[in-house]
Amino acid sequence: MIGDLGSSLRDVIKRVARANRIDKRTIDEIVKDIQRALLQADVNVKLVMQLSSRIRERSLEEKPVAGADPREHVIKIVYEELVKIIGEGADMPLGEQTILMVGLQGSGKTSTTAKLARFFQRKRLKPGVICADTYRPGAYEQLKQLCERIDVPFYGERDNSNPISIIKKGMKELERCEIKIVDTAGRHALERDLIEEMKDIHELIRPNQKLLVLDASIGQAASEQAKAFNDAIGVTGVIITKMDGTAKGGGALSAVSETNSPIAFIGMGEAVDDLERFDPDGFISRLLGMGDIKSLIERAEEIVSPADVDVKSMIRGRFTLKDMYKQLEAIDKFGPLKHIMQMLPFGAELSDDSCQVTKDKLARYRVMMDSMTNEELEDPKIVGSSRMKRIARGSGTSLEDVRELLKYHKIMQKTMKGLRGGRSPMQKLMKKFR
Ligand SMILES: Nc1nc2c(ncn2[C@@H]2O[C@H](COP(=O)(O)OP(=O)(O)O)[C@@H](O)[C@H]2O)c(=O)[nH]1
Ligand SMILES: [Mg+2]
Repeated sequence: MIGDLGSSLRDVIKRVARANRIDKRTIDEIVKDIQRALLQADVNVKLVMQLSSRIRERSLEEKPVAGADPREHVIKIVYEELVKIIGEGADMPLGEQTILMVGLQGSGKTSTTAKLARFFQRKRLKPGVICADTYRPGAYEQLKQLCERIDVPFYGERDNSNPISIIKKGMKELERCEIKIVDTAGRHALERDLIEEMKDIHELIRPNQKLLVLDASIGQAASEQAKAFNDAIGVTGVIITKMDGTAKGGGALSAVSETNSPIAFIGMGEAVDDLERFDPDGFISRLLGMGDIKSLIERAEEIVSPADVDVKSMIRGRFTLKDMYKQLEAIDKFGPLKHIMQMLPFGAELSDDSCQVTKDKLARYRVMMDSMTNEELEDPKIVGSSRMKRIARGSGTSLEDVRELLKYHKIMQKTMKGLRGGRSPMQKLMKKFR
């Protein structure tokens, strides 16, 4: 699992941070640990060797800038080299365009087509979806239902077995959609007719983007697939799905590096909102446990209207109960808090329980907060046990409930505080591991 890779890499970082001194022997050990972690995660051997020798060389040769801690210097090198192997993320222009989805059967094309439509929808664009999978029974129904659920225009023909004619009509039918996404058929394995079909479709629509969908669990087979599709139509971006699962993910990551096709998104679950823009810095930071503030902010700003939550003030650290409530409401709109918390530095350390904010809980919080004075809402610290009793009585809840609300606020406040301050993520990281 990619999480396993993360935890073994975090162990390496910990070792570096705790090392008394950085000498050749320490560096050799670190490099070996990194190799082991990557190989276990299915990362391609050649790539692992390239990467580790670069880390070794740089750690031995480059001198830290004056005054910098040699341990920090090595961590920085590890970080930079990891970011370098996964390359830059793919551009995702937010303008009129046609997108062709390709990949083997079961890789997650159809679900990702809907997720992608949803992504553009959230960006206030008008997507439309065409089903050109005439191969798999049920493909039409599956995509149609997904599109209905998110209210995105859909074109498909249940009984037509010619993808070219469907696409021709679909493109006309969806003329007014700014983003046209074409879902295609896959096969169980790379077969000539699949590749021919992709070429024909490609010729017909001349898509702006050709996104290859790869299942995180396919391991080393990823390279061959990536190469075949890239040779046939020129892949412009890769989407790695099922990164939430038990897959190691390293195979898919290596494929990307080998074909030089940038990763555009990663799929993090089965729900239509479980698609994340890929950003190499953020991805590696999260893997190494440094948190990903940028993607948190991007996501929060996109889904929540500015009137709902002032992300900037949140991060500055003024975080009252009222702020918390607004934020929870917002988060409720776009998925489990856990995803968001994992993007925060050290967020992954929060227990599942504290991340679970259900609609019921939100409603209970609201009632309790209605029984609180403005002063208490602005500064929950002043709520002692007698005030707690009063709030519980006034809201028809229990003392336990009130305590939970306050505790939750504390956790959130602390997390938010972690986001600000003058320390660099690197310094925070070092501090944490010492
Ligand atoms: N857990 C998880 N499941 C996914 C993800 N993406 C797709 N799936 C599941 O993978 C299965 C195959 O997906 P589908 O879109 O039909 O693949 P296609 O044959 O390439 O169109 C479905 O059960 C999806 O729900 C993901 O990111 N995470
Ligand atoms: Mg499909």
